[in-house]
Amino acid sequence: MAVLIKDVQLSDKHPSKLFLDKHCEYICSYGKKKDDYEFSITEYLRLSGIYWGLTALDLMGQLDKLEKEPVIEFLKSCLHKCGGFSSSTGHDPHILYTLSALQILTMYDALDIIDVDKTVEFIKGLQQEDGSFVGDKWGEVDTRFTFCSVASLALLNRLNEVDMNKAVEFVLSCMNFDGGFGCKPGSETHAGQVYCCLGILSIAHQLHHVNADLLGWWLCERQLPSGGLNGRPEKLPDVCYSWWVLSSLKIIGRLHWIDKVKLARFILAAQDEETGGFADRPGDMVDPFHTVFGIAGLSLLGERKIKEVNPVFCMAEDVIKRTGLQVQILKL
Ligand code: BD6
Ligand code: ZN
Repeated sequence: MAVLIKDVQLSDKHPSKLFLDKHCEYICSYGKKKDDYEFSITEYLRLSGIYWGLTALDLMGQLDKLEKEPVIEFLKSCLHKCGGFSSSTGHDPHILYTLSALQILTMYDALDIIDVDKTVEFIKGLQQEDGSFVGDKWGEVDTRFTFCSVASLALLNRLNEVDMNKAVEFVLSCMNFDGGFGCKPGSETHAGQVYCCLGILSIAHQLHHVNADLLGWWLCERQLPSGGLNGRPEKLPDVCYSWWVLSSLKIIGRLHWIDKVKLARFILAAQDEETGGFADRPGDMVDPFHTVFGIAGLSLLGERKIKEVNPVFCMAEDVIKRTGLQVQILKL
């Protein structure tokens, strides 16, 4: 019986050159179409959307193309008394948007506009007895929320405020037979969750717990004949998974295990030559989420026209250097 692989076919109709100026235009105009339908249905993601757009611009060396003051004003309107941030004005605070806010403030070197102690208290309140973190007052546990909490505290230089030993112990309890990680103990391995868990261990300098050869093998198996990467077996390739998988391989020192030329060709094919921006896969509609992860993925692949990206924080490496933060990266 023939085994069918879910994949896409690249053709010479798809772009093969990088259109940086177009991507810059795309991000800058996205923020201006405020009464657009597409813009309005993504309100629940707004603060992260701003982080994706600004990071894409920063990686292209164009951060100054958008005005800083309106961004800071918007951030202030999303900051709650408890110290956490919400996705948009009037929504509930959540650790996902708190990390995005801190990433933006770090990029702008503007952390002094918030009461850091309050935000630290918000994050401390999310940690549970077993070391795990919930995302908000509703109490769902997920290794994503541990990553967001740990990365937020790292940006604030306040990692000592939570029980990192227990946090690491919890993450390790989510490790699976394939060397990967799921969202809680017993959950199946997923590339996004692998990225989050490796990010935590990298920030905590605890990567020696990882079986890098075994996990590296699972990550490389995500590459399909088209060159694109999927996030789990049997799934279609997706540009954002170039980021989750590639950054994971970078952290464990095994980036050279995938076919970089084929992956770069897949990512470039997902650009829209007319409007700018990247889609999840060639021919689909572009969005800011896949645009930042496409650009960040190309950076990890060594594209010289894009700034070096930090594989843990998905921010320009020069910004992370400025904070003095040191993450752990394994060597082969
Ligand atoms: C994340 C990223 C960095 C650090 C911590 C994180 N925690 C969660 C995430 C992923 C989050 C994000 O990037 N925040 O900055 N993802 C999203 O916001 C997306 C938004 C979205 C919705 C709909 C379509 C496209 C993007 N999201 C809520 C998702 O579920 C996406 C949906 C998707 C993208 N491509 C196909 N589907 N999936 C996703 O982010 O998967 C990656 C993932 C999964 C689990 C943990 C971490 C990463
Ligand atoms: Zn995607």
